[in-house]
Amino acid sequence: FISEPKTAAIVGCPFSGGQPRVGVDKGPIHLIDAGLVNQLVTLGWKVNFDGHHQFEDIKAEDDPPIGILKNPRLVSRVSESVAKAVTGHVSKGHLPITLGGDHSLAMGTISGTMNIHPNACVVWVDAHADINTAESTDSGIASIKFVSAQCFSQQPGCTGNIHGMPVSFLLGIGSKFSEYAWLKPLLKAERLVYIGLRDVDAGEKRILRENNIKAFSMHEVDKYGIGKVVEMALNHVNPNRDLPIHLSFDVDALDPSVAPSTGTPVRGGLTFREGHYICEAISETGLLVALDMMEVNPALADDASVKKTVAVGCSLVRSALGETLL
Ligand code: NNH
Ligand code: MN
Ligand code: MN
Ligand code: MN
Repeated sequence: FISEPKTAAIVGCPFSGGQPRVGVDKGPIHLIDAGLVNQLVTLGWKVNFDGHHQFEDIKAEDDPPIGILKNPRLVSRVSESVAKAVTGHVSKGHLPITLGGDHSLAMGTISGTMNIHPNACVVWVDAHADINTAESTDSGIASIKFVSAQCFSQQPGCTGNIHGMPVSFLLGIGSKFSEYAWLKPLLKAERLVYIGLRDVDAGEKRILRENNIKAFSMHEVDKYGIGKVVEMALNHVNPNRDLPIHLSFDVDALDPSVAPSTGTPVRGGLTFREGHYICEAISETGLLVALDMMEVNPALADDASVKKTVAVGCSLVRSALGETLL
């Protein structure tokens, strides 16, 4: 008996408009050039990839800020088109693997998944909570005059870079923008869990608390170990292990020694094994329906660091798609 191979669909998204650093749009190109498609074929997957996702360009002069939001129309339209692509793949029972590009794209990927699986849960692996709103933004900048000693983010508070905001848009919290009318608040706070946080803005901490959002920071990873943390995280969002899982992995969740080529590295991150363990454990559930691998920026750091970061991005994807150590 030979089972049909499962199909993965690569959605390469060379997009950087959700943040200010050039180069993150080259992330998906490097991941593909490193041989990701063949690596997944070797694992037994059928892989659909017919070139990177194309989106319209909106010139900066036609896309002035709306309030604090930078490149608001461009980010909206790109995410909307990514949502359509992801919905198309998921509806056919294919596993979309979205390669970023910056994490604002997750507005599209998670909407795309939830259009088909409204009961899906989201595991968001990141150094950051990406849950700023236009409001947390203002209060953040007005009230915080220091940067936490543990963090070395360039600026405290929300910067208006939309890659720091996708989760609030998905939850439907904070002010609404007519440009984002396509984005329905399909995600419920109890279906979201974070792993790896360590650089959370003050306004974001308040949002997490007020909305009772479960988060396992690096403190909990240190305290309980990654095995227990993943078990507790899944117990929270998926207690009966019967709901589809969308895994959104920001490569900056990893320690900068493991993934240096990313826009906002934060020390004290997940080890190489901890990152892979999360992907392996989610693969073992058999419930993964969509995967994001975000924020690989090959323009940052030296050649060896870029190679290392691209390689770890590929190997995290392989682990999520069932590569085992034995
Ligand atoms: N919290 C900051 C902001 O809103 C940084 C977000 N940066 C990220 N998120 N890389 O994953 O701008
Ligand atoms: Mn497909
Ligand atoms: Mn992120
Ligand atoms: Mn991040």
